[in-house]
Amino acid sequence: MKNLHDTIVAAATPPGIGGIGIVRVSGGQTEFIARTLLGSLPEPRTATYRKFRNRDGQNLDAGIALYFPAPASFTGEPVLELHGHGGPLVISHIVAAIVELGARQAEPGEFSQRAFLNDKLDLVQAEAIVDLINAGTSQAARAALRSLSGAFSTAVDALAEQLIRLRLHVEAAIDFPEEEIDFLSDKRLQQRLVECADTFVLLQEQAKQGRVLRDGFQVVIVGKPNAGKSSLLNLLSGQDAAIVTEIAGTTRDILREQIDIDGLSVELVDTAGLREDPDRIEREGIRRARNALRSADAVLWIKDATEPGPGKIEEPLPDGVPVVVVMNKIDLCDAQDARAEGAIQLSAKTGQGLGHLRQRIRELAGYENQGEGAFTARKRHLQALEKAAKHFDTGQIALQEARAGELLAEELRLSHQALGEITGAVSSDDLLGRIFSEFCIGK
Ligand SMILES: Nc1nc2c(ncn2[C@@H]2O[C@H](COP(=O)(O)OP(=O)(O)OP(=O)(O)O)[C@@H](O)[C@H]2O)c(=O)[nH]1
Ligand SMILES: [Mg+2]
Repeated sequence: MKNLHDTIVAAATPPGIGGIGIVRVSGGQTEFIARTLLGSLPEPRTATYRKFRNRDGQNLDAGIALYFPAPASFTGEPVLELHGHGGPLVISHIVAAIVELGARQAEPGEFSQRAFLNDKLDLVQAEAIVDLINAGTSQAARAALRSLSGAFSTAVDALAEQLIRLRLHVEAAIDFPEEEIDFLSDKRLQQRLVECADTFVLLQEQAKQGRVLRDGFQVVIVGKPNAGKSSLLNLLSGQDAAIVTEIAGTTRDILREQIDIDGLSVELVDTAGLREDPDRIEREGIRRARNALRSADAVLWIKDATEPGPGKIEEPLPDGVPVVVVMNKIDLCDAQDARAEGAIQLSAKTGQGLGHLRQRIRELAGYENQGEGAFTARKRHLQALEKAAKHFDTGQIALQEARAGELLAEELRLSHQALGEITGAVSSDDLLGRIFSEFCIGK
């Protein structure tokens, strides 16, 4: 178990060569370390040019020192930042000198964890730091920044506040049993329940979007051999990524391409054509294709429109995954022939229908370019929200069907508790450990 009272040190800039390398120190011994290393304590929050010397007075580097006394710092503890020259050796010498003075190397995410423990950030905000650093599209970066500035946390807190008011109402009703029936059929209570249910729906939608912004959306392309799956991958990605030939059974392996549809990060997965009598290599390809279907957020079923028959899906697909039928090669046939209920007509050769397909993928992802409104969310948040919503629903049913005030109160308490897991108002050490371990060192 790492000690939360240790003074920690780490390079805050990535390993490698750069113009500037930053070393960050946080904890109770920071002031002593700063005095020793810099000769004296720099003025708080003022960029100060200093020589950096180790315990023996040996010169290591010279640069800018910044000192942040507690609690006005990122971690809430005294923090020292040293901006030196960005070479791996220089940085490692500075870190080693600080360790000699009593600090220890920080573990991944330890600075952010301290910020959380000292109430500088809630969990959603701490996670947003990682999301901002890892953002792959500018939309995702903006959304992470909004989570970091508290947009998601505020929405969760507002919902929690609604639950608290409901709980007060219901618990008061239980405490006055002779009036309980009246209390529970009270119009105000009904209205609060409806409002709360609406907020749950809205927040779950926003969080789902936020998840897609953060994690991207995976679209798996499947169909019979030669339908034009690889051609479609090439068209959507704007690259000659996959081999295309007129021979059925060209693609045998899984091919993945990352594309950006109006800020939505999409992973396209091209697969081997599905057919009954494959050779040995193809059989393995088909097995992999079916495997890929399991993790799909959406499926494109590609059908060669020049072949007879409607675009029927001839493959069992996982439950609940949306599917779009794409009638391909419409450049070769009459538009009439290629018409199928709900299908998209496309030519992977000429690009006709591409705009429609891109639009449909956006719709499947539930992605609307929300611009300023969007924030990032994670699977963990969605799960906690779902759990909270479920308890809320169970409680509502208990009230409606059995007028069971006690049960409603208990379910509201559980719902409130599940919400608390999102921002970290309720959290276990295990959960915290898991969350912060995916941070990089120095963050
Ligand atoms: N005219 C026309 N030809 C197309 C179109 N899309 C694909 N093709 C041709 O159809 C053939 C098969 O295309 P692929 O993209 O390799 O098909 P696939 O579904 O990946 O095939 P497998 O990998 O074998 O399963 C190639 O000769 C393509 O040039 C289209 O929209 N119009
Ligand atoms: Mg192919």
